[in-house]
Amino acid sequence: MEYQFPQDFWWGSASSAPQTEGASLSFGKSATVWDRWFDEAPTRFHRQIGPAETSTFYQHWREDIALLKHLRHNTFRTSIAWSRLIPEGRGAVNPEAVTFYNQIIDEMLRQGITPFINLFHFDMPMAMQQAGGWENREVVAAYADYAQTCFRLFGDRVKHWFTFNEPIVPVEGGYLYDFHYPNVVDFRRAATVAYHTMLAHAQAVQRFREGGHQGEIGIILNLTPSYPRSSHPADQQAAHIADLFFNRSFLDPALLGRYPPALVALLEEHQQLPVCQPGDEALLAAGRVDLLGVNYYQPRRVKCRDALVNPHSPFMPEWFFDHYAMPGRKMNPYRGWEIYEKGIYDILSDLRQNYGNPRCFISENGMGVEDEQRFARDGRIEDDYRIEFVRDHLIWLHRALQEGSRCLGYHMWTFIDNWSWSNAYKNRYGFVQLDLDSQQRRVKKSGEWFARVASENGFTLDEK
Ligand code: BGP
Repeated sequence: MEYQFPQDFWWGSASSAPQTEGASLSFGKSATVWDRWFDEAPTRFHRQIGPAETSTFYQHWREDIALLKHLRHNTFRTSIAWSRLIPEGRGAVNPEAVTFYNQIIDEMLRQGITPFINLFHFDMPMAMQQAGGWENREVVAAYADYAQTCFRLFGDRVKHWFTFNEPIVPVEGGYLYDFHYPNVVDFRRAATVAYHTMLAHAQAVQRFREGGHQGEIGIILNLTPSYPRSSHPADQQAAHIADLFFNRSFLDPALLGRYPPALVALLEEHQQLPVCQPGDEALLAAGRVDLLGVNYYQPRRVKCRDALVNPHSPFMPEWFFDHYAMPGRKMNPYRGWEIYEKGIYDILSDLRQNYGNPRCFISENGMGVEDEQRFARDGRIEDDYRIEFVRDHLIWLHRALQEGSRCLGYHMWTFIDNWSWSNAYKNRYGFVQLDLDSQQRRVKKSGEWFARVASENGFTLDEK
Protein backbone atom coordinates (compact mmCIF):
# COMPACT_ATOMS: atom_id res chain seq x y z
CA MET A 1 0.00 0.00 0.00
CA GLU A 2 1.42 3.35 -1.07
CA TYR A 3 0.06 5.35 1.86
CA GLN A 4 -0.10 3.11 4.89
CA PHE A 5 -1.05 4.66 8.22
CA PRO A 6 0.12 3.61 11.70
CA GLN A 7 -1.69 0.88 13.53
CA ASP A 8 -4.65 2.18 15.58
CA PHE A 9 -4.80 5.40 13.56
CA TRP A 10 -8.09 7.16 14.33
CA TRP A 11 -10.39 7.18 11.31
CA GLY A 12 -13.60 9.04 11.88
CA SER A 13 -15.49 12.25 11.62
CA ALA A 14 -16.70 15.12 13.73
CA SER A 15 -20.04 16.75 14.37
CA SER A 16 -21.64 18.88 17.02
CA ALA A 17 -24.82 18.89 19.07
CA PRO A 18 -26.24 22.20 17.78
CA GLN A 19 -25.64 21.24 14.15
CA THR A 20 -27.08 17.73 14.25
CA GLU A 21 -29.32 17.00 17.19
CA GLY A 22 -32.29 19.14 16.28
CA ALA A 23 -34.97 19.18 18.99
CA SER A 24 -33.37 22.42 20.03
CA LEU A 25 -36.26 23.54 22.21
CA SER A 26 -37.72 20.23 23.31
CA PHE A 27 -37.05 17.33 25.67
CA GLY A 28 -36.12 19.76 28.38
CA LYS A 29 -33.53 21.71 26.38
CA SER A 30 -33.36 25.47 26.67
CA ALA A 31 -32.47 28.05 24.04
CA THR A 32 -28.93 28.95 23.04
CA VAL A 33 -27.63 32.13 21.47
CA TRP A 34 -28.51 30.56 18.12
CA ASP A 35 -32.21 30.19 18.91
CA ARG A 36 -32.27 33.77 20.12
CA TRP A 37 -30.45 35.19 17.12
CA PHE A 38 -32.69 33.30 14.72
CA ASP A 39 -35.74 34.75 16.52
CA GLU A 40 -34.34 38.25 16.25
CA ALA A 41 -32.85 38.16 12.76
CA PRO A 42 -34.04 35.20 10.65
CA THR A 43 -32.86 36.82 7.43
CA ARG A 44 -29.28 36.39 8.54
CA PHE A 45 -29.70 32.63 8.03
CA HIS A 46 -29.56 31.06 4.56
CA ARG A 47 -33.13 30.48 3.33
CA GLN A 48 -34.21 31.38 6.83
CA ILE A 49 -33.52 27.93 8.18
CA GLY A 50 -32.80 28.14 11.88
CA PRO A 51 -31.34 25.87 14.55
CA ALA A 52 -34.57 24.14 15.61
CA GLU A 53 -34.52 20.86 13.68
CA THR A 54 -30.94 20.35 12.56
CA SER A 55 -30.39 16.89 10.99
CA THR A 56 -32.66 15.11 13.56
CA PHE A 57 -29.92 13.09 15.28
CA TYR A 58 -32.04 13.23 18.42
CA GLN A 59 -34.55 10.96 16.69
CA HIS A 60 -32.20 9.05 14.36
CA TRP A 61 -29.20 8.38 16.58
CA ARG A 62 -29.39 4.60 16.36
CA GLU A 63 -29.56 4.60 12.57
CA ASP A 64 -26.85 7.25 12.36
CA ILE A 65 -24.47 5.30 14.56
CA ALA A 66 -25.09 2.26 12.35
CA LEU A 67 -24.01 4.45 9.43
CA LEU A 68 -20.84 5.42 11.29
CA LYS A 69 -20.11 1.75 11.60
CA HIS A 70 -20.79 1.29 7.89
CA LEU A 71 -18.26 4.06 7.23
CA ARG A 72 -15.77 2.02 9.27
CA HIS A 73 -15.23 4.72 11.85
CA ASN A 74 -13.24 3.63 14.88
CA THR A 75 -13.74 7.03 16.55
CA PHE A 76 -16.36 9.77 16.33
CA ARG A 77 -16.64 13.23 17.86
CA THR A 78 -19.79 14.94 18.86
CA SER A 79 -20.61 17.40 21.60
CA ILE A 80 -22.85 17.62 24.60
CA ALA A 81 -25.19 20.61 24.58
CA TRP A 82 -24.79 22.48 27.85
CA SER A 83 -28.31 23.88 27.34
CA ARG A 84 -29.72 20.36 27.10
CA LEU A 85 -27.87 18.92 30.08
CA ILE A 86 -28.28 21.89 32.42
CA PRO A 87 -31.03 24.05 30.91
CA GLU A 88 -30.45 27.02 33.19
CA GLY A 89 -26.70 26.87 32.69
CA ARG A 90 -26.21 25.99 36.34
CA GLY A 91 -28.19 23.93 38.79
CA ALA A 92 -30.57 21.14 37.91
CA VAL A 93 -29.59 18.44 35.44
CA ASN A 94 -32.18 17.46 32.80
CA PRO A 95 -32.78 13.70 33.17
CA GLU A 96 -33.92 13.34 29.54
CA ALA A 97 -30.56 14.68 28.41
CA VAL A 98 -28.73 12.17 30.59
CA THR A 99 -30.73 9.35 29.05
CA PHE A 100 -30.07 10.65 25.54
CA TYR A 101 -26.31 11.03 25.95
CA ASN A 102 -26.05 7.70 27.76
CA GLN A 103 -27.81 6.02 24.87
CA ILE A 104 -25.56 7.45 22.20
CA ILE A 105 -22.37 6.79 24.15
CA ASP A 106 -23.42 3.22 24.86
CA GLU A 107 -24.46 2.61 21.28
CA MET A 108 -21.17 3.92 19.91
CA LEU A 109 -19.24 1.66 22.25
CA ARG A 110 -21.44 -1.28 21.34
CA GLN A 111 -20.54 -0.68 17.68
CA GLY A 112 -16.84 -0.48 18.45
CA ILE A 113 -16.64 3.30 17.96
CA THR A 114 -14.72 5.29 20.55
CA PRO A 115 -16.63 8.44 21.52
CA PHE A 116 -14.73 11.73 21.56
CA ILE A 117 -16.83 14.22 23.49
CA ASN A 118 -16.57 17.96 23.25
CA LEU A 119 -18.23 20.23 25.80
CA PHE A 120 -18.82 23.46 23.91
CA HIS A 121 -19.38 24.05 20.22
CA PHE A 122 -20.39 27.73 19.88
CA ASP A 123 -23.63 26.97 21.77
CA MET A 124 -23.80 29.27 24.75
CA PRO A 125 -27.03 28.71 26.70
CA MET A 126 -29.12 31.87 26.46
CA ALA A 127 -29.46 31.94 30.24
CA MET A 128 -25.68 32.24 30.46
CA GLN A 129 -25.47 34.82 27.69
CA GLN A 130 -27.98 36.93 29.57
CA ALA A 131 -25.60 36.81 32.51
CA GLY A 132 -22.89 38.29 30.27
CA GLY A 133 -21.62 35.18 28.52
CA TRP A 134 -17.86 34.74 28.56
CA GLU A 135 -17.41 38.32 29.70
CA ASN A 136 -18.58 37.25 33.14
CA ARG A 137 -16.34 35.13 35.35
CA GLU A 138 -19.42 33.58 36.95
CA VAL A 139 -20.18 31.99 33.61
CA VAL A 140 -16.65 30.58 33.65
CA ALA A 141 -17.40 29.02 37.03
CA ALA A 142 -20.75 27.67 35.80
CA TYR A 143 -19.00 26.10 32.80
CA ALA A 144 -16.48 24.37 35.08
CA ASP A 145 -19.37 22.90 37.09
CA TYR A 146 -21.06 21.77 33.90
CA ALA A 147 -17.81 20.12 32.73
CA GLN A 148 -17.45 18.36 36.06
CA THR A 149 -21.03 17.11 35.80
CA CYS A 150 -20.21 15.62 32.39
CA PHE A 151 -17.10 13.87 33.73
CA ARG A 152 -19.13 12.48 36.63
CA LEU A 153 -22.05 11.28 34.48
CA PHE A 154 -20.21 9.92 31.47
CA GLY A 155 -16.54 9.63 32.46
CA ASP A 156 -16.81 5.93 33.23
CA ARG A 157 -17.14 5.36 29.45
CA VAL A 158 -15.83 8.49 27.74
CA LYS A 159 -12.02 8.62 27.74
CA HIS A 160 -11.40 11.45 25.27
CA TRP A 161 -12.70 14.86 26.33
CA PHE A 162 -12.42 18.26 24.72
CA THR A 163 -13.22 21.49 26.50
CA PHE A 164 -13.91 23.63 23.41
CA ASN A 165 -14.19 23.46 19.68
CA GLU A 166 -12.57 26.44 17.94
CA PRO A 167 -12.85 28.81 20.89
CA ILE A 168 -11.63 31.71 18.75
CA VAL A 169 -14.70 31.55 16.51
CA PRO A 170 -17.25 32.92 19.02
CA VAL A 171 -14.68 35.63 19.78
CA GLU A 172 -14.33 36.60 16.13
CA GLY A 173 -17.97 36.09 15.24
CA GLY A 174 -19.60 37.52 18.35
CA TYR A 175 -17.24 40.36 19.29
CA LEU A 176 -15.22 41.41 16.22
CA TYR A 177 -16.60 40.57 12.80
CA ASP A 178 -20.38 40.36 13.24
CA PHE A 179 -21.10 36.78 12.21
CA HIS A 180 -22.34 35.39 15.55
CA TYR A 181 -24.62 36.66 18.28
CA PRO A 182 -24.32 39.06 20.15
CA ASN A 183 -22.87 40.94 17.12
CA VAL A 184 -20.62 43.23 19.10
CA VAL A 185 -17.61 44.96 17.51
CA ASP A 186 -15.21 45.73 20.34
CA PHE A 187 -11.71 44.30 20.56
CA ARG A 188 -11.29 44.72 24.28
CA ARG A 189 -14.48 42.81 24.96
CA ALA A 190 -13.32 40.21 22.43
CA ALA A 191 -10.02 39.87 24.30
CA THR A 192 -11.92 39.40 27.56
CA VAL A 193 -14.09 36.71 26.01
CA ALA A 194 -11.01 34.96 24.62
CA TYR A 195 -9.18 35.14 27.93
CA HIS A 196 -12.12 33.92 29.99
CA THR A 197 -12.68 31.07 27.56
CA MET A 198 -9.14 29.87 28.24
CA LEU A 199 -9.72 30.24 31.98
CA ALA A 200 -12.86 28.12 31.58
CA HIS A 201 -10.81 25.58 29.64
CA ALA A 202 -8.15 25.49 32.36
CA GLN A 203 -10.73 25.09 35.12
CA ALA A 204 -12.33 22.17 33.31
CA VAL A 205 -8.92 20.55 32.89
CA GLN A 206 -8.28 21.08 36.60
CA ARG A 207 -11.62 19.47 37.56
CA PHE A 208 -10.91 16.55 35.26
CA ARG A 209 -7.50 15.91 36.78
CA GLU A 210 -8.58 16.48 40.36
CA GLY A 211 -11.48 14.10 39.83
CA GLY A 212 -8.98 11.35 38.99
CA HIS A 213 -10.84 10.43 35.81
CA GLN A 214 -9.30 7.94 33.42
CA GLY A 215 -8.48 9.10 29.93
CA GLU A 216 -7.36 12.37 28.48
CA ILE A 217 -8.53 15.91 28.00
CA GLY A 218 -7.74 18.34 25.23
CA ILE A 219 -8.98 21.22 23.17
CA ILE A 220 -9.80 21.59 19.50
CA LEU A 221 -8.32 24.60 17.70
CA ASN A 222 -8.77 25.83 14.17
CA LEU A 223 -5.27 26.59 12.99
CA THR A 224 -4.80 28.76 9.93
CA PRO A 225 -1.11 28.91 9.03
CA SER A 226 -0.08 32.44 8.02
CA TYR A 227 1.77 32.77 4.74
CA PRO A 228 3.35 36.12 3.86
CA ARG A 229 3.02 37.44 0.31
CA SER A 230 6.81 37.75 0.02
CA SER A 231 10.05 37.63 1.94
CA HIS A 232 9.98 41.39 2.38
CA PRO A 233 10.36 42.14 6.11
CA ALA A 234 7.09 44.09 6.16
CA ASP A 235 5.18 41.10 4.76
CA GLN A 236 6.96 38.76 7.15
CA GLN A 237 6.04 40.94 10.09
CA ALA A 238 2.41 41.07 8.91
CA ALA A 239 2.29 37.26 8.83
CA HIS A 240 3.91 37.05 12.24
CA ILE A 241 1.28 39.34 13.78
CA ALA A 242 -1.61 37.51 12.09
CA ASP A 243 -0.20 34.28 13.53
CA LEU A 244 -0.09 35.80 17.02
CA PHE A 245 -3.70 36.94 16.85
CA PHE A 246 -5.31 33.95 15.16
CA ASN A 247 -3.24 30.91 16.09
CA ARG A 248 -0.94 31.52 18.99
CA SER A 249 -3.58 33.35 21.06
CA PHE A 250 -5.06 29.93 21.85
CA LEU A 251 -2.34 27.50 20.82
CA ASP A 252 0.30 28.83 23.22
CA PRO A 253 -1.85 28.76 26.35
CA ALA A 254 -3.22 25.33 25.38
CA LEU A 255 0.19 23.75 24.80
CA LEU A 256 2.63 25.91 26.75
CA GLY A 257 0.36 27.22 29.50
CA ARG A 258 1.07 30.88 28.77
CA TYR A 259 0.39 33.63 26.24
CA PRO A 260 3.02 34.72 23.70
CA PRO A 261 4.85 37.70 25.24
CA ALA A 262 4.79 39.53 21.86
CA LEU A 263 0.98 39.36 21.77
CA VAL A 264 0.66 40.60 25.34
CA ALA A 265 3.03 43.49 24.60
CA LEU A 266 1.10 44.48 21.48
CA LEU A 267 -2.25 44.50 23.26
CA GLU A 268 -0.80 46.35 26.20
CA GLU A 269 0.56 49.04 23.91
CA HIS A 270 -2.95 49.54 22.49
CA GLN A 271 -4.73 49.21 25.84
CA GLN A 272 -6.65 46.13 24.82
CA LEU A 273 -5.61 43.68 27.53
CA PRO A 274 -8.32 41.97 29.57
CA VAL A 275 -8.35 42.23 33.36
CA CYS A 276 -6.24 39.52 34.96
CA GLN A 277 -6.57 38.30 38.52
CA PRO A 278 -4.10 36.71 40.88
CA GLY A 279 -4.20 32.99 40.38
CA ASP A 280 -5.00 33.16 36.66
CA GLU A 281 -1.42 32.58 35.63
CA ALA A 282 -1.04 29.41 37.66
CA LEU A 283 -4.43 28.16 36.50
CA LEU A 284 -3.52 28.67 32.82
CA ALA A 285 -0.16 27.00 33.34
CA ALA A 286 -1.94 23.95 34.75
CA GLY A 287 -4.38 23.84 31.82
CA ARG A 288 -1.94 22.36 29.34
CA VAL A 289 -3.65 19.66 27.33
CA ASP A 290 -3.01 15.95 26.94
CA LEU A 291 -4.19 15.98 23.34
CA LEU A 292 -4.65 18.68 20.72
CA GLY A 293 -7.33 18.55 18.04
CA VAL A 294 -6.44 20.51 14.90
CA ASN A 295 -9.18 21.73 12.59
CA TYR A 296 -7.70 22.70 9.27
CA TYR A 297 -9.64 24.20 6.40
CA GLN A 298 -7.65 27.02 4.87
CA PRO A 299 -4.44 29.00 5.03
CA ARG A 300 -4.26 32.70 5.84
CA ARG A 301 -2.33 34.68 3.24
CA VAL A 302 -1.28 38.11 4.32
CA LYS A 303 0.70 41.12 3.23
CA CYS A 304 1.65 44.35 4.91
CA ARG A 305 -0.82 47.21 4.84
CA ASP A 306 -0.38 49.83 2.16
CA ALA A 307 -2.72 52.35 3.74
CA LEU A 308 -2.59 54.00 7.12
CA VAL A 309 -5.14 52.96 9.70
CA ASN A 310 -8.01 55.30 10.43
CA PRO A 311 -7.21 56.02 14.10
CA HIS A 312 -10.92 56.44 14.84
CA SER A 313 -11.86 53.00 13.49
CA PRO A 314 -12.38 50.16 15.94
CA PHE A 315 -9.12 48.44 16.92
CA MET A 316 -8.77 45.28 14.84
CA PRO A 317 -6.13 42.66 14.03
CA GLU A 318 -6.28 44.08 10.49
CA TRP A 319 -4.59 47.25 11.77
CA PHE A 320 -1.38 45.23 11.35
CA PHE A 321 -1.82 43.35 8.08
CA ASP A 322 -3.94 43.01 4.97
CA HIS A 323 -5.44 39.89 3.48
CA TYR A 324 -3.66 38.75 0.38
CA ALA A 325 -5.52 37.09 -2.51
CA MET A 326 -2.67 35.13 -4.07
CA PRO A 327 -3.08 34.87 -7.83
CA GLY A 328 -3.81 31.33 -8.96
CA ARG A 329 -4.81 29.99 -5.58
CA LYS A 330 -7.11 26.99 -5.60
CA MET A 331 -10.50 27.91 -4.22
CA ASN A 332 -13.56 26.19 -2.91
CA PRO A 333 -15.89 28.75 -4.48
CA TYR A 334 -18.96 27.70 -2.48
CA ARG A 335 -17.39 28.48 0.86
CA GLY A 336 -14.93 31.05 -0.44
CA TRP A 337 -12.04 29.26 1.23
CA GLU A 338 -8.70 28.49 -0.36
CA ILE A 339 -7.76 24.83 -0.59
CA TYR A 340 -4.10 24.37 0.27
CA GLU A 341 -3.36 20.77 1.15
CA LYS A 342 0.21 21.39 2.26
CA GLY A 343 -1.11 23.55 5.10
CA ILE A 344 -1.88 20.40 7.08
CA TYR A 345 1.78 19.38 6.84
CA ASP A 346 2.98 22.85 7.77
CA ILE A 347 0.84 22.84 10.91
CA LEU A 348 2.06 19.41 11.99
CA SER A 349 5.67 20.44 11.29
CA ASP A 350 5.23 23.62 13.35
CA LEU A 351 3.84 21.57 16.24
CA ARG A 352 6.73 19.14 16.01
CA GLN A 353 9.46 21.73 15.72
CA ASN A 354 8.18 24.52 17.97
CA TYR A 355 5.81 22.92 20.47
CA GLY A 356 7.58 19.71 21.49
CA ASN A 357 5.66 17.46 19.10
CA PRO A 358 2.46 17.08 21.14
CA ARG A 359 0.00 14.22 20.75
CA CYS A 360 -2.50 15.57 18.27
CA PHE A 361 -4.90 14.61 15.50
CA ILE A 362 -6.72 16.27 12.66
CA SER A 363 -10.09 16.85 14.25
CA GLU A 364 -11.77 18.54 11.26
CA ASN A 365 -11.00 18.95 7.59
CA GLY A 366 -13.55 19.00 4.82
CA MET A 367 -15.21 20.65 1.91
CA GLY A 368 -18.64 22.28 1.77
CA VAL A 369 -20.25 22.17 -1.66
CA GLU A 370 -23.48 23.77 -2.80
CA ASP A 371 -26.20 22.00 -4.74
CA GLU A 372 -24.66 18.54 -4.63
CA GLN A 373 -27.78 17.08 -6.17
CA ARG A 374 -26.34 17.87 -9.57
CA PHE A 375 -23.72 15.18 -8.95
CA ALA A 376 -26.28 12.47 -8.19
CA ARG A 377 -26.29 9.35 -10.31
CA ASP A 378 -29.02 6.80 -9.61
CA GLY A 379 -29.71 8.79 -6.49
CA ARG A 380 -26.16 8.57 -5.11
CA ILE A 381 -23.96 11.66 -4.93
CA GLU A 382 -20.73 11.04 -6.83
CA ASP A 383 -18.55 13.50 -4.97
CA ASP A 384 -15.17 12.77 -6.54
CA TYR A 385 -14.02 16.29 -5.58
CA ARG A 386 -14.41 15.36 -1.92
CA ILE A 387 -12.45 12.14 -2.36
CA GLU A 388 -9.65 14.12 -3.98
CA PHE A 389 -9.78 16.72 -1.24
CA VAL A 390 -9.42 14.14 1.55
CA ARG A 391 -6.86 12.06 -0.29
CA ASP A 392 -4.63 15.03 -1.06
CA HIS A 393 -4.69 16.18 2.55
CA LEU A 394 -3.95 12.65 3.73
CA ILE A 395 -0.90 12.51 1.49
CA TRP A 396 0.57 15.54 3.28
CA LEU A 397 -0.46 14.16 6.66
CA HIS A 398 1.31 10.92 5.80
CA ARG A 399 4.47 12.83 4.99
CA ALA A 400 4.31 14.60 8.36
CA LEU A 401 4.01 11.19 10.04
CA GLN A 402 7.08 9.94 8.21
CA GLU A 403 8.97 12.91 9.58
CA GLY A 404 7.96 12.06 13.12
CA SER A 405 4.73 13.94 13.79
CA ARG A 406 2.63 12.45 16.59
CA CYS A 407 -0.59 12.90 14.65
CA LEU A 408 -2.88 10.12 15.80
CA GLY A 409 -5.80 10.35 13.44
CA TYR A 410 -7.92 12.07 10.86
CA HIS A 411 -11.51 13.16 11.39
CA MET A 412 -13.56 14.49 8.55
CA TRP A 413 -16.02 17.34 8.82
CA THR A 414 -18.50 15.83 8.69
CA PHE A 415 -20.37 12.58 8.95
CA ILE A 416 -23.79 13.65 7.67
CA ASP A 417 -24.83 16.89 5.95
CA ASN A 418 -25.56 19.27 8.77
CA TRP A 419 -26.61 22.78 9.66
CA SER A 420 -23.79 25.25 9.08
CA TRP A 421 -24.71 28.15 11.32
CA SER A 422 -25.85 31.13 9.29
CA ASN A 423 -25.18 29.19 6.07
CA ALA A 424 -27.77 26.65 7.26
CA TYR A 425 -27.87 23.84 4.64
CA LYS A 426 -26.29 25.82 1.80
CA ASN A 427 -23.00 23.93 1.66
CA ARG A 428 -22.99 20.19 2.23
CA TYR A 429 -20.04 18.54 3.97
CA GLY A 430 -21.18 15.02 4.75
CA PHE A 431 -20.04 11.54 3.80
CA VAL A 432 -23.76 10.92 4.04
CA GLN A 433 -26.36 12.90 2.15
CA LEU A 434 -29.35 14.21 4.08
CA ASP A 435 -32.61 14.76 2.25
CA LEU A 436 -34.12 17.69 4.08
CA ASP A 437 -37.71 16.84 3.19
CA SER A 438 -37.72 13.16 4.03
CA GLN A 439 -34.76 13.19 6.47
CA GLN A 440 -33.50 10.14 4.59
CA ARG A 441 -29.82 9.37 4.74
CA ARG A 442 -27.77 7.99 1.87
CA VAL A 443 -24.04 7.34 1.78
CA LYS A 444 -22.18 9.34 -0.88
CA LYS A 445 -19.37 7.94 -3.01
CA SER A 446 -16.84 9.62 -0.70
CA GLY A 447 -18.31 7.73 2.27
CA GLU A 448 -17.73 4.38 0.57
CA TRP A 449 -14.21 5.46 -0.38
CA PHE A 450 -13.44 6.53 3.19
CA ALA A 451 -14.79 3.25 4.58
CA ARG A 452 -12.33 1.41 2.35
CA VAL A 453 -9.42 3.61 3.37
CA ALA A 454 -10.29 3.17 7.05
CA SER A 455 -10.63 -0.59 6.80
CA GLU A 456 -7.36 -0.93 4.86
CA ASN A 457 -5.69 1.71 7.01
CA GLY A 458 -4.39 3.44 3.93
CA PHE A 459 -4.75 3.80 0.19
CA THR A 460 -3.00 3.65 -3.14
CA LEU A 461 -3.02 6.74 -5.28
CA ASP A 462 -5.19 5.81 -8.26
CA GLU A 463 -7.97 4.18 -6.23
CA LYS A 464 -11.23 6.12 -6.27
C1 BGP B 1 -15.74 24.69 11.69
C2 BGP B 1 -16.71 24.33 12.78
C3 BGP B 1 -17.84 23.46 12.34
C4 BGP B 1 -18.24 23.55 10.89
C5 BGP B 1 -17.09 23.78 9.93
C6 BGP B 1 -17.47 24.19 8.53
O1 BGP B 1 -15.31 25.99 11.88
O2 BGP B 1 -16.11 23.70 13.89
O3 BGP B 1 -18.88 23.66 13.25
O4 BGP B 1 -19.36 24.27 10.72
O5 BGP B 1 -16.19 24.74 10.41
O6 BGP B 1 -17.72 25.56 8.42
P1 BGP B 1 -19.09 26.16 7.96
O7 BGP B 1 -20.15 25.34 8.55
O8 BGP B 1 -19.11 27.55 8.46
O9 BGP B 1 -19.07 26.11 6.46
